[in-house]
Order: sequence, then C-alpha cells, then structure tokens
Amino acid sequence: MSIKIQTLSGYLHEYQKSVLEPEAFWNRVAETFHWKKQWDKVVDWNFEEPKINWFVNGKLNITENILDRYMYTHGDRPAIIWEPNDPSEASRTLTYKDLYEQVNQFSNALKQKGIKKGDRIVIYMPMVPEAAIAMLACARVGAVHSIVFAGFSSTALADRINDCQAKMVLTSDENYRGAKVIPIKAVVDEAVENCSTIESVITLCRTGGEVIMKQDRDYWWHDVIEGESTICEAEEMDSEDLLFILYTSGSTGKPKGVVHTCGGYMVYAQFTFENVFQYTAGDVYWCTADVGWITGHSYIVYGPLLTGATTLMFEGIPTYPDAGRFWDVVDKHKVNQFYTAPTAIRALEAHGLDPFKGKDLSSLKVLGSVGEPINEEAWHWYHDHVGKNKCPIVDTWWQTETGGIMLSPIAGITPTKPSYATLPLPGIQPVIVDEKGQELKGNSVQGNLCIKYPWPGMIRTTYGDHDRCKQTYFSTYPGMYFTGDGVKRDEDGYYRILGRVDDVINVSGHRMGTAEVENAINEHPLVIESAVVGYPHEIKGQGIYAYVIADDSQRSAASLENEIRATVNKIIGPIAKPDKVQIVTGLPKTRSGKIMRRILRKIAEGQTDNFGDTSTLLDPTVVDEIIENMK
Ligand code: 7RM
Repeated sequence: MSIKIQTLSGYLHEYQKSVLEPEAFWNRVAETFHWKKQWDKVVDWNFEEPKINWFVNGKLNITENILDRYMYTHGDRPAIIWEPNDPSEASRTLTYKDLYEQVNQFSNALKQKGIKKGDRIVIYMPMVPEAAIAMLACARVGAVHSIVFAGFSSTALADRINDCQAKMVLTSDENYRGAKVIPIKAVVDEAVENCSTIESVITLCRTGGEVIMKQDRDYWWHDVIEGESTICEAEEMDSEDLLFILYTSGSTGKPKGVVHTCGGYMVYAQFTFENVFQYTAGDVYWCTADVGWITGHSYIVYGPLLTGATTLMFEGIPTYPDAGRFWDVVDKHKVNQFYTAPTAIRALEAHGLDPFKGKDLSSLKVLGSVGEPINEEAWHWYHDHVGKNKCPIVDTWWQTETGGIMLSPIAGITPTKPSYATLPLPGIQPVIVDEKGQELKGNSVQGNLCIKYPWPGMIRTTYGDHDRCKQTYFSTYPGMYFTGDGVKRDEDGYYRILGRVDDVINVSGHRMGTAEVENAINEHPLVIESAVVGYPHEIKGQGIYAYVIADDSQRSAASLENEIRATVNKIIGPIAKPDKVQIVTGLPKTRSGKIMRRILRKIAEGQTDNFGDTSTLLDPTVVDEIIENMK
C-alpha cells in the first residue's frame, strides 16, 4: 500500500515528520515498492562533490513495479489509453497485461540487437504507446534511455546522441502533428550520418510514409518483435544505476544531460503523482505534455504506471482539428485529472467559449498546471471554464533536475491561491536566499529558491561531466541545490515562483538557454554577434527577442531576419525560432566587453528610458540607436 495524504492535517503531519526524520519518512515510502534486495542505508549524501545516493545497495527493476506488479492484481485494467492526432482514427487501449507483454517482447528484441545493461538508447518518437513501451523496455533490460523531443532538428539530435554515445535510435517513419506530417526517420538519417556510435535504428511504422532503410543498420519495429517471447526477465539494477538521461537547457553552453537513477526516481515519481493529483483507482488521468520532456517522463509514463493508474496519451495538438479538441478528449474518455501548461490555457482562452459547447466536462475532478508561471487571468479562466468552479488547480513547480513535483498543492486538500505553487511536498526543504547567500527566514520574503536537503528524485550528475553539475547547481550557494528560479514567500508562507533569475528563458513552457539560441544565430555566415533575451508574450509566456549585428550589405534586413530564423530552426528546431529579430549596428557593452542584457531586456519589454545605472556603458549612443530602429 502506498502512502496517500488524505487531509490538511495529515499533510502537515507528514511534512513535519519528513523534515525532522527524513530517512524514516523515505524509508516508509520506499517500503511500498517491490525491491529485489533491500537497501542498507536510506541516503548517503553531501552537496559539496555532490554525492547523492538513495536507497544504498538496494536492487530493483522499475518495470517490475509496473508490469509484474499490476499484471496480477489488475491485468485487465487500462494502463494506457491512446488518443490519435486525427479524431477519426480509432483510439487504442493497452491493459496492464498488454503492456506487460508488449514491453517484454520489445525488451527481447533489444537484447537480440545486442543491447546490454548500461547501453544508451536515444528515443526520437511521436506520442504513441510504443514510445512508452520503448522507455519501459530500455528500463527492463537495464539500458539507459534518452528521449529527444521529436521537434528537435537533426543537428540537435546528433549532438545528444554523441554526448551520450548512444548505440541505438528508436524512431518512426513519420509524425502526425495537427495538419502536418513530419518525416522524422529522415531527420534521424541525417543525424546519424554524424554519429559513429550508432549501430542500429529501429523504426515504428506509424503513417506508412516512405523511408529509406539502410542495410544492416535499419530495422522495422514489427520485424524485430516478430517471434519474440512476451516474457523477459527484468535485469537487476542497483538503486543508483542510471535509468535515463534527459537533455535540458541551461544558461551556458550546450544542453546538459540530466541523469536520473532507478531507485530514487521510482519512489519520487510515484509518491508525488498519487498525492498531488489524489489519483484513485479507476480514474482516467491525462497529462498533455510530450514524453520528450520531463513532465512526460514522470507524469505520463512513470508516475501513473507505477501507481497502476490509467494514463491517457494524446498524439495531437490543442487546436487540431479545432480549439475544442482537448474538451472532446476529456468528454470522450471521461478524464478525471487533467494536467497541462499555462501556454495551452492562454492559447485556448484566445478562442473564447464556443469550443466548450456541447462538451461534457463533468468527469473532471482535478486540474494541473506546469512548466511556467500561471498568470492570475489564465488561472481564473482555467478554474471557471474548464473546472466549472469545482476542481482544485494544482500549480506544480518543479524541474527536469528535480525529477518530480516539489512545490504544489495536494489536490482538494491544500487551499489554493491563484498563481501560487503553495507549499512544499513532504520531504522537500526549500529555502529562500538573498544575493549573498543569506537564508531569508520567515514569511513575506523574496529571493532565490534553493533546496537544502536531498530528495530521492533529484539529479545525480550531468552526463559525462560531473563538475558541470557541481558548478551549475551546487556552487552558487554552497551546501544547497540552486534552482535558478526567483521566488517569494507571502504572509501565509505560500510560495510563488517569479521566473528564472539566470539566462534561461521559458517559451511556451519550453526551457531555452539564451546562449544556445545565440550560438545558433551566430552560425549564419553574415552574423557577427548576437544577444538574445526573453520578453513578455501574451500566449507563450515569454517570446524570444534577438538583437543581431550582421553584414546587411548583401541582403535586405527582412530577408536577413528570415534567414536567421531558418538557421535557428535548422540548428535547434522550430521551438527556438526568435519571435523578433532586430538587426543592429552595436550592442550595449560594458567597458570590459560584457553585454548589458538588463538594458536589452528592458528595450524588448518596450521600455525606452530609466535603464538604471548605465555608467559602465561603453557607448550610450548604441542604446538610442536600438530604440530608434525598433519596430
Ligand atoms: C517541469 C518543467 C523548469 C523551469 C523552472 C521554472 C519553470 C516549471 C513552474 C515553473 C512557475 C510553475 N521542467 N516552471 N513549473 N514556473 N510555476 N508551476 O517544466 O526543466 O522544463 O523547466 O520551468 O522556471 O525552473 S523544466
């Protein structure tokens, strides 16, 4: 039996216990899982190296806690309900028994293709049940999956494959997204040209579109499973063996491979899922994220399936065939918990209330929000029109690095407040620090958000570069994990996330490093230098504003801007394309050559004066010129 909070006093009580005796608390949670061997120690840690080991010497396989566990207790219950992009195509339901068989069969296929414990496999797939099957099959045989969102370009895919030295890629012929059909096998082909570690590519037939299959490298999914047994013994994994790597953007350099390990991640994903959403047996839960992001990992696949829940997987987009699609799906599958991003809410808000007509949303019990701050207006619209004033909203704050939800109401239990992630989950010890690293105690304070004690789902390292993990998260404030977010704690002790305090921007809930976008822009042969900042965007939360110094003697500014967008599209993908490109002759720099982004951010917001201290500015006329030439 899992541990499920039932009341506010129950939450407060568990929280107290989890802070006073964290090891006893997590010991109790971990005991609700099936382990092949018990752990010797709950946690062994220091934040200096950092060293983070949970459930030390415990042995397990996460898939046994999904497949073998629920196959016998409720094998005929739906594990995954899949809703296709095109509403006229039939949906699919996989029971726990189906999932057991299909994961095992694909696990055997992976072994046949030479996959061994510890090998890395990159998954570049559409939102189909086979993506979840692929993840679980990797976990079953002890391979480390690294999912790359299928909207990333071949260059971005190749970078990730090379960084983790993957042996295999799993993909599909094409990917349906709204009215578009994207040939993703071709993207993989282009990527692996530059990836010497890749031995094989397995392709799922999703659309039947044409693909090129390379002899002795490329195989069809349906061919490799042919004749394979539906039984496959689960590999014994250490608690700290790698489960997956997921690349995420930071303020500097290329995306980092965030590493999560088997034992702690399992415990944390399950505990947070069941408690935050108050999932009860028989409910249909739907998270609209893509499995290419951490939200998809923890709250489409692992959290729900570890709970024995029914998780809905949606292949499409919110506006196809029209802006009522989400509500059609809720009605059709009688969804009970619905989890989406503020950007989707704002995009649908712009379509008015017509799309709700004729849709029965009465099955809904809980609404969730994730990925970016939810503004009050969107919060109320979500509450009133989607939840019909009767569903609590859980505004869940967390990160790729945290593995699972950290600050959030417990649905129906914690009183909510618009735009507030409210309180920490049991086991989470947040602290607010000022610029100097002094902890700001008490209520009504604002500063940078850190966590001072480990939790089972936290990042272990950045793949292949432990020092980068230390520098990024554990050096700014020694002895603490630094989140990169600003936060305020109000008079009630409730937390409100204010957004990133570093050079990371959040566009439609997607995390992006401004440096990463700049590097892509700089690949254009006529670009000399660029500076990228975020600016408030009505629907996306933040938009991307690029100031570019370029040789415009051979092109009109307009065509140069388009070429720059195309360059970013090719190097990263469509999600990183700047909303605005402004060709400038200079950037505001300090005497020591640092770009004063603060000024650029203000200009992008529409501010034209009061830039604060500009005494270190080398050439103030640059600023005037940028403002003058703004559109
Ligand atoms: C889950 C996810 C992490 C960054 C994080 C924040 C922002 C996420 C919220 C939020 C305000 C929220 N992982 N963020 N959730 N800001 N309220 N409920 O999004 O690694 O992709 O991004 O997203 O800035 O640091 S992520």
